[in-house]
Amino acid sequence: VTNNFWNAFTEIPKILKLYGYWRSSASWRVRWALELKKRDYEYVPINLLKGENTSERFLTLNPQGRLPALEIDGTFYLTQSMAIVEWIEETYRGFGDRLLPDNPLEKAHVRSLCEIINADTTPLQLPRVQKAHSADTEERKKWAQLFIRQGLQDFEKVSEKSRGKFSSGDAISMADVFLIPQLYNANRYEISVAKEFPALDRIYQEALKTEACQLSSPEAQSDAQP
Ligand SMILES: N[C@@H](CCC(=O)N[C@@H](CS)C(=O)NCC(=O)O)C(=O)O
Repeated sequence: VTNNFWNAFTEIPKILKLYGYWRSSASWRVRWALELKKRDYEYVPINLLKGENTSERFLTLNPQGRLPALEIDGTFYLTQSMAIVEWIEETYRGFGDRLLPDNPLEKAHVRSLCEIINADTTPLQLPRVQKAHSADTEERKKWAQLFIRQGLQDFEKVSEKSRGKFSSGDAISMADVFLIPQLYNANRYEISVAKEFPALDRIYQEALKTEACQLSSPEAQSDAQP
């Protein structure tokens, strides 16, 4: 790959296609970022329960076999939600809401909060990890609960001084885009976010009032199941 390769992608992209799954929290992050920037995009559901992410066709788009993947003008595929969300922020800087603050220190703090979710929480509670841990469904649930609780406790402590209406002050940021889908997952795993993490739940309730959060939420997707 030469510099020329990357230089072919300097134009603002015209067509965005997002491969995702309604309940994939990493997919929600990207849907939300696109909504915050008021971008039109085509949503292509990939059914994780049916293993469509490991189909030969999908593996040519994302050899990792994971969601989300963002197709850019039919030629380039970006993977990893954190990289995708940052690319969206940089590419559509003048559009919609800012996802990262200008101040370098605050920006680093927002990224730290993202990583608590992205690196230290979500991967540990994925079904593939639960399955490797145990064949017993109760054991799997306990495992997921353990790491979700640890991650949310860490997030709560690390965001203590920065929290306003949202995780870092009163403006929505990437930290919230990572936090809320994990809170949604926590509730699914029968951790009462309202009771155990009231400070984070306040951010959740605040986010739910916003259109971008609603439009990107799992239940609002075309592949949502009742
Ligand atoms: N770090 C990746 C994680 C992606 C990921 O693991 N996605 C899950 C759904 S939330 C997935 O595709 N799981 C399928 C599998 O584990 O096989 C990201 O943030 O994009």
